[in-house]
Amino acid sequence: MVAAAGVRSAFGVVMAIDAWLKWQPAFAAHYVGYLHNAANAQPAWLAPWFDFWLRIVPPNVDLFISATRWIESAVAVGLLLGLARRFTYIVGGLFSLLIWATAEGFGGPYTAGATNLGPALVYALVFVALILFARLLGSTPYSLDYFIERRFSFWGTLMEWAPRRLWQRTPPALDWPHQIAAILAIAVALVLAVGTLGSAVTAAPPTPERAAAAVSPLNLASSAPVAAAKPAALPPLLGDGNAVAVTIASTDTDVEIASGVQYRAWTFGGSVPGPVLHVRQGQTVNVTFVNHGNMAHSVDFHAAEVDPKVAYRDIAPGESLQFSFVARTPGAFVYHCGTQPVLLHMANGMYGAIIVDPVAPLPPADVSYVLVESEWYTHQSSGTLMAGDYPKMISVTPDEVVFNGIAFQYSDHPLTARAGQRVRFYFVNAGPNLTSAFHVIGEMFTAVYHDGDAKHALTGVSTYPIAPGQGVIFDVVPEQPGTYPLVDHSMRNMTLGAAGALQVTP
Ligand SMILES: [Cu+2]
Repeated sequence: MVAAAGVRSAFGVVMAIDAWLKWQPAFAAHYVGYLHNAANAQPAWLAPWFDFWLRIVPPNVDLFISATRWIESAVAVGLLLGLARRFTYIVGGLFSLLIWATAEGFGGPYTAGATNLGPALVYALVFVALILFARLLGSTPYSLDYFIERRFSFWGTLMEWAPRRLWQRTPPALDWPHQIAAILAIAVALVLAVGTLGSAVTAAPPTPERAAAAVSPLNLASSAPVAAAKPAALPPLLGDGNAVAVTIASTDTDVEIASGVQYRAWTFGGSVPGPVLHVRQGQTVNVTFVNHGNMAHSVDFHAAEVDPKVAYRDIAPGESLQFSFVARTPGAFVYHCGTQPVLLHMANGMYGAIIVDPVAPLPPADVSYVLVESEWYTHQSSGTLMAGDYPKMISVTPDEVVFNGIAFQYSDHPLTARAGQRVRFYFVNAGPNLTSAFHVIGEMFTAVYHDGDAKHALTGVSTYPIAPGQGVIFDVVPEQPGTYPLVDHSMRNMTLGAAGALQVTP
């Protein structure tokens, strides 16, 4: 009887922590994403069941979030106090089954993969065990029910599982040694429960093979807009003289790739893409590359003409490298890590843009932006933290295609210009795999400088391809105020995040 009460209250602690997590804003922000991800991970024959929930939940999402929070909280209180046990166990068991069947199933967002049973099913089984205990043991003095039904016997009729003769008899009073043993049993059960939960929370991330393949960062993304978009404006020149110096450090950093979703990236300068470097044609660029990462990295500048075996060689963690090049050729160029496998190093975030202004200047622009397009290939590491997925990189099945690292950030926070201004886009496609088809909906490119030379400009172009590793400069002069979407006109890439907007005011 004491052990049964101990299991019940320990499970109550687990439920209370679970309920507390449900009250966090992040849970509400990702609620619909969890359902989508769970639905994606199921076998086909379960599709109608998951489609049913996807139809009714999103339009009533606030109701479902509130219900989840209040039901879990009520069940936690019922378990901890031993209050209304019949009601608590039935509601808790059915609720756990429903959660299992809609958000977890065979590898939903909370589970490590198809080989993981899903904790809610285990919860449901614990409720069944508690019902069996209650049925066999009757009333327990370690519950609030016990004291209520001594006073009001109808409460026992409602809330007890055992026959009346079992719960109405007075349990034998415990002597001191038994009371101490009972307190110890409950304490051990509590410690076990908290320890189990703690180890689950801090468990090592699952290996890529075991991770739920279908969990998508776009589904996981918060329903709220991206908190802050990365500045896209072309930064000033690194310097005015004949030579400029730049230091780039590689770091392992978690970066945001969609609203509220992070990625375990390898970066230049702690962000993806790395910092925009802006120099003038003819300047000597003195590069210091420092490797603060956990493996060998390197840096390859498409704006340079140097011996790659020397300048682009691998640098061990903690070491650094210096080399110089003269930026002879104007244009928009990528720089990237060239360490094997290059696909993995680039797809993990090791790229940026270097802009080389021509000596014979382009027509002056009123506003200049730098857009770096790239792909993210992910699997879920834990919660809303994603990590790289090499099989997806090889098979070119990106989860996101993005401008400046974060899906849809410039849809949430549009770039701006005024009507009649010449707006310049320095567009670099870091890839690593896909060609972009840059287009401004509602506009025509006044000029496309495919090599940074004004003499070679194309005019009147609606859409223009930029291959992986290529950079192209675009001018657009919107005459009418309005919101002009900026897209990769590959509809798949646009759907996966390569979309933004240019807000033109009078
Ligand atoms: Cu690298």
